[in-house]
Amino acid sequence: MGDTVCNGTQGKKLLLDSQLFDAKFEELVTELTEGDLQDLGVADALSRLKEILRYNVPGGKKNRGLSVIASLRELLPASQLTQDAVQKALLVGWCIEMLQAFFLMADDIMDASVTRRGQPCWYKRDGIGLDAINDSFLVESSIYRLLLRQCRDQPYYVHLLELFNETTFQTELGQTLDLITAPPGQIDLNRFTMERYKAIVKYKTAFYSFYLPVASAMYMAGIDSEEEHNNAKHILLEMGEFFQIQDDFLDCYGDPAVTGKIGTDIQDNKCSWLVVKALEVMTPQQRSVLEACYGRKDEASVAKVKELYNSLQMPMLYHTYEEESYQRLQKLIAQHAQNLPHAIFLNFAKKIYKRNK
Ligand code: GPP
Ligand code: MG
Ligand code: MG
Ligand code: MG
Repeated sequence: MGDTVCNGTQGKKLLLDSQLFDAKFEELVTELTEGDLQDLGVADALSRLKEILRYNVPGGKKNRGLSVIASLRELLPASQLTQDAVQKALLVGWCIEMLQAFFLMADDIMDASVTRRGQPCWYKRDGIGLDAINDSFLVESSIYRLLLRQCRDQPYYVHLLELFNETTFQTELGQTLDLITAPPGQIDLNRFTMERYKAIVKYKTAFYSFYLPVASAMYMAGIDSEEEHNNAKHILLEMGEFFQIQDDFLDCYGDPAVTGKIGTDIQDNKCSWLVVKALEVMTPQQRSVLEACYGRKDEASVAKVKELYNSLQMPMLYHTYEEESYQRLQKLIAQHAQNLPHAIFLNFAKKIYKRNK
């Protein structure tokens, strides 16, 4: 996808999109924190914002952010992709990474997580605690300040505003479902159905992680037909569901040194793919073990749930599912991509299948 050398002109050093993207970040931090705010009274708050942005925004895989420029390269002929359009795609990519940072800073508080991207969660740092809630709000507002300053004259500006707002709402609905399906201390395995699971992950993950970046690029390329957007959404939501199933699998089976985060789904009583799938195949005796141990914080209970998952061969069930999902996705792309370049979807798929972080 975008990681090809195609942005340079003769005699100039060629840079990868990932390098361009990284270089753009500090420029945006400067714009947000040293820009037009004349009131010296808020200088301390702006220097806190700088620290928040640097700690929470750039440390991830950046697949979401980079896929805006990658998708735009597939949608527009090189002749129409001006330097300015590239810079705007990098900016919108960072806006998506900022939306993600805003969600994760808050999600880590709600999930009582300890590490994120290989470092302590922001709220866990000395002296931060629940002030991290306001810090997450600052990151969210920063998105709209950047869009206003750099895209307000563009024909796609209002489309982006509506898209970001709708996507935020969808993600918050998903987070709501995630939380109310996992009330602390109230174990009710009957809540964990595949139907509920699919609704949670579509809303909490798939819209913002998959549809948002591609839809942003489509609007930037002047594609605003509802039919085209629905075609893309169909494929991307399927990819998003698979992505969250991987996230759930890695919560238990991933290596924290690689994923950068320590799993909490069992302790948090989460409606994870693992528990939903395990419930489909377990015996009544195994169900009573799960009933006694799921959603508890003590090490012994967590270890018992993990043993149960192992005896049900969850890794094997997961790998079978992964293969089936990949095949289904290839078919969906063939059927639904229609006028859209298949490479947008295939490149995204290549980045997520068989991932371990
Ligand atoms: C991922 O769930 C979902 C989100 C990060 C969306 C949060 C939405 C908010 C409105 C706060 P997760 O808890 O499984 O992610 P992780 O495993 O990375 O903590
Ligand atoms: Mg969560
Ligand atoms: Mg979480
Ligand atoms: Mg998770």
